[in-house]
Amino acid sequence: MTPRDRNETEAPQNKDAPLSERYPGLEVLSADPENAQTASRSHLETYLTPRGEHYIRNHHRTPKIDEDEWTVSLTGMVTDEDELTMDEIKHDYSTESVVHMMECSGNGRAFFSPEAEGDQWTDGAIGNAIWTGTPVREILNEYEAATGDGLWLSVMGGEAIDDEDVYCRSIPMAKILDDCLLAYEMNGKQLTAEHGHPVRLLVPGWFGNNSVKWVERMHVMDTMVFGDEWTSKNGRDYTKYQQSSYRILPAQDDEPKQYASVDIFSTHDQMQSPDKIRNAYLFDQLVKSLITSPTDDAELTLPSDGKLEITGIAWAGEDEVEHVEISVDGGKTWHKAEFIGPELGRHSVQKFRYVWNADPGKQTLLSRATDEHGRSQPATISDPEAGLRGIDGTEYPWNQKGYGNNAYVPLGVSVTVRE
Ligand SMILES: Nc1nc2c(c(=O)[nH]1)N[C@H]1C(S)=C(S)[C@@H](COP(=O)(O)O)O[C@H]1N2
Ligand SMILES: [Mo]
Repeated sequence: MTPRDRNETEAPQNKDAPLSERYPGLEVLSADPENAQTASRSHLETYLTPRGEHYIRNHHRTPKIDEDEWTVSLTGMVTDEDELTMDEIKHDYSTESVVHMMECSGNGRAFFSPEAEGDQWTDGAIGNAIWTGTPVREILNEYEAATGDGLWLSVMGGEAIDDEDVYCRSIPMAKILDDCLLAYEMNGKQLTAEHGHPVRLLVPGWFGNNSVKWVERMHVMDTMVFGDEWTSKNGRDYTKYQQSSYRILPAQDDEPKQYASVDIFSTHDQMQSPDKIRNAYLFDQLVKSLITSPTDDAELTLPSDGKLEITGIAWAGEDEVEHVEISVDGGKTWHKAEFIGPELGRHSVQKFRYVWNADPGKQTLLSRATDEHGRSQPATISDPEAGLRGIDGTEYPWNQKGYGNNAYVPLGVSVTVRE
């Protein structure tokens, strides 16, 4: 038996216990379907988020899947359509690992005013894990699939029952060939049922909605899922989670404009090009950071040297985090933080640290990350009346579903002097 076949799980043992018991490190937002975020930002202090503390985001219920019976079919622009068993996926191809900071595009929705529709995630719909699996590129090569520029791989989840819409995401071929995995392990252990067992797509650096769980089919095509053929296939809509959900929709739009194909893949660039793409798709993650210590409402006692340490994490999707600044006065002045810790690759969080010469009293801390293109986190969410489609100076566009919020969030702490 190889390490890839191990069967242990850490937190969730009893599959029939309620979600809150199986994942004690999560705050449950809805139990059916299962949606839960990391209970405290202090859980994110560790470089790697344990499987039991990584947020869970489901549109339908977690399926019960027997790995030995499961197959992934490969269809569309390939020489021979086929079905792969899990044994083939695990053993007939190379094994690769990537550290990926996954963020749900609904993370930070709770900070929208007026409120945006959906579960009110604050800042716990993120997790940094090692994902291990088979490079999708190798499977496509083996089956002599078409892999030219402008093609898409539409990846479908197998959990929908009855007339539920199929969870399907179309990923640009260039990204698939570059670094996407069919992942079957998280932090060196088998995926838990909720995180996609037996196999999920893993799209490094991209918003979590792209990493399709319980993969049942991969279809090579020359458009995204789009149009009549895919809106009513076998009585089900395959386009919903690509074309309707996960789009930046200002208050003024009735529905997102759908495209057969796009050639801008950076979410930020889409948002800034509304004449080309009217409603950005949520693809790669935007630059963002989070202070993980101290935590909200902390009461800190000043040591004799007056110095307190602030630590946190920053990430920037496909880009590098260039620097992180800290403010201890609610944003009036900013100071550069230093990066610490091991280099875990460009899709991992970067951990930062700032030593604060603190004054007693109530203080407001902020962190603000900037990526390699000089894009910094905005300060606020815009007024819906403004009708923004992209980031405008320091304002993040209010949007109907509350996606992509990367504005920085004040953290209140109080500092006292030791008696
Ligand atoms: N099949 C399927 N895949 C899915 C989803 C889903 O509902 N069904 N949710 C997506 C969303 S929106 C996110 S953020 C991530 C969450 O992955 P996690 O639950 O392992 O954290 O899975 C994605 N993959
Ligand atoms: Mo998500």
